Amino acid sequence: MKIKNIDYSLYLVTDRGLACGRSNLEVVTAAVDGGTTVVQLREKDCPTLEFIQQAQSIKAFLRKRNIPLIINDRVDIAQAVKADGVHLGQSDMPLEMAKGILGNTMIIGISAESIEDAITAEKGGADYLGISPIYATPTKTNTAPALGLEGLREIRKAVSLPLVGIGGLNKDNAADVIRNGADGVAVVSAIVAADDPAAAARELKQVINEARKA
Ligand code: TZP
Ligand code: MG
Repeated sequence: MKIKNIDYSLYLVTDRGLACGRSNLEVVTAAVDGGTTVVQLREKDCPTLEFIQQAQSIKAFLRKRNIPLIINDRVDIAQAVKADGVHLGQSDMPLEMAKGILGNTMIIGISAESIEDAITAEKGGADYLGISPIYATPTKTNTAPALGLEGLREIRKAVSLPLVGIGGLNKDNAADVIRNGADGVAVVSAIVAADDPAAAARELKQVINEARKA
């Protein structure tokens, strides 16, 4: 069944290329130790079997801790491993088709690169939105233009779904993203590439929690 009341506050997106030789499971373990609340497994160039095996081992770890596992892009893998959700970009499977396959069994997150994307995804029944990118980032260069905090605020006014900002976010700007309407902060490099991913996650989580309280 689809899980409810997800805490999106610190959302980790994996990237093995930035992980300094650590496995995704090692990074996820450390990140969860530091307070990460959602994990998205994102593999851009990985054989399907390996993607499935990674998803299974990470899912086994996260399940015990009640932390949702979201699979990037691959609806088939999300379904096969019984992940908690799938995350779809604007060039991935359309939301309506994904809903046709998954029904209401799983969370569907959509990347919104504009107000129009956000409104369309909300109308189409998305569960949350990744607002992308807030800032330009070397981690993903084929993005739409940066939305900045102003773009985030505009989207916040236009939709009521949970919003997670992504792109160039770190401990120094995470609080701004929360103050400007996001429910959570999604990061790749700020945790994955850190010398100490657990400490990096802990620091981010503290900043986010304080901004959420304010
Ligand atoms: N989607 C939009 S920006 C981005 C993704 C996956 C990468 C964010 O990486 P970082 O290192 O947190 O800037
Ligand atoms: Mg995608």
